Amino acid sequence: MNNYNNAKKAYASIGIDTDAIINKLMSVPVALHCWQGDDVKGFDQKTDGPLTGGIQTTGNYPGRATTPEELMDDIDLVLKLCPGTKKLNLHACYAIFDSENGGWVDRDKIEPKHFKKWVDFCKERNLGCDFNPTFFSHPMCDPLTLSSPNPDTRKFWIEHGKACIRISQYLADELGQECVMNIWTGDGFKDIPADRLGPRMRYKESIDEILSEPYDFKKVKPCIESKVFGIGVEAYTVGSAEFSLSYAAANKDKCIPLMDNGHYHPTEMVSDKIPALLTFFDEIALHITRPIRWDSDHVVLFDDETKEIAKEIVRTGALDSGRVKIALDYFDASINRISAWVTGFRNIQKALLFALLTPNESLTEMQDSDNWTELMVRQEEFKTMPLGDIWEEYCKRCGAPADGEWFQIIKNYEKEILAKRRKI
Ligand code: RNT
Ligand code: ZN
Repeated sequence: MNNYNNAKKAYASIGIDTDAIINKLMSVPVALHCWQGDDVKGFDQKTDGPLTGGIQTTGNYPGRATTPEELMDDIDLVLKLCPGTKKLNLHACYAIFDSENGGWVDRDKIEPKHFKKWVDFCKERNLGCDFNPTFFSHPMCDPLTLSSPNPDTRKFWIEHGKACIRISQYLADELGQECVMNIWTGDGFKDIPADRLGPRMRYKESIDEILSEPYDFKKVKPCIESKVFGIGVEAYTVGSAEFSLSYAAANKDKCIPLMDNGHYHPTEMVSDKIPALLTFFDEIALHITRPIRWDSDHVVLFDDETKEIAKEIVRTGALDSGRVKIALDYFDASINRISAWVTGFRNIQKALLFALLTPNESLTEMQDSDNWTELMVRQEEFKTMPLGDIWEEYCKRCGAPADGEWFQIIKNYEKEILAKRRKI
């Protein structure tokens, strides 16, 4: 408490009210992706094949969740160890089939009832829920999906997309919070194509058809996620940045753009793209991740770009207005999966707190009055202010453990639960 009081005074001297900031951050929803718990496998495929369709997990750390119950147990632990308001983020492949709901159906036939158990899970924990159609790791990827030249393939995946719109509407209605529904496909080619336009025209028409399914755009937010390239599809991506952004711009009454900060060339910064898009879009969505060279899905750290992204969310007023939908997207199978999950979630929270603890108005004044000397000096000084003490207090007020307290809990869980799981 003493540490907090001293830190509070230090921040008050630069015009920051730490209590108000703690309260604000506590109320901002951040979507926790379910797929870190089981290496993006889901439950809807009978064979335990590898991930296909432009994404891949690497690593073989023991303890992967292999059933809905195990995944829910793991998510519960993550929720307990992370401060802040969480939403769940589900993929369609996490549908739960049982004898009560009629058993297995393919992805073009999934219904809200296959997500009833997830709705119950969210209701019990007061969570909203985001959703994603799963356009990968399935025999109907030929290997393309929505952009395939084969009309049967396209039809199957369009039906899947429409089913997901209906499920997203159900999630929003049941849980009373908006549901962000992200459309991402890995459609693309390994080598130089002969026709770059055809797949994109087909992709556009397929998304048009999916979005022709009725939904309330105030509650269901379909997103179009772009990508620069994927593993095995290095030469050409159908849903490139220009394609996806243009689609969203041309269909503002139906969808919003989604930027994943692992989906750009290494020197491009998503932090800078946030205000660029907010100039033209009412709402945008983010997948926060950590790119390394060619890979996009490492655990989120408290690193410079995460901090810059958080600053842009805060400085643009998006934290108050909800104009930026914040979701996490990473999957590491080489380390304890729960630690990976918790590390990333706590780090985006920490980055948002750091951004909120910055006197952005006075810094903007320095910029506008061409006072770049003081702007640099002040920005450097803020870096060593007592963020850690405010963070500790924030965790405490959220009922979450402080740094230094949570890892042992996961180690115990690993010993008692994860180590005993069957390996498949
Ligand atoms: C893949 C995309 C996509 C997925 C998830 C699982 O490159 O980032 O968002 O990671 O849908
Ligand atoms: Zn993503």
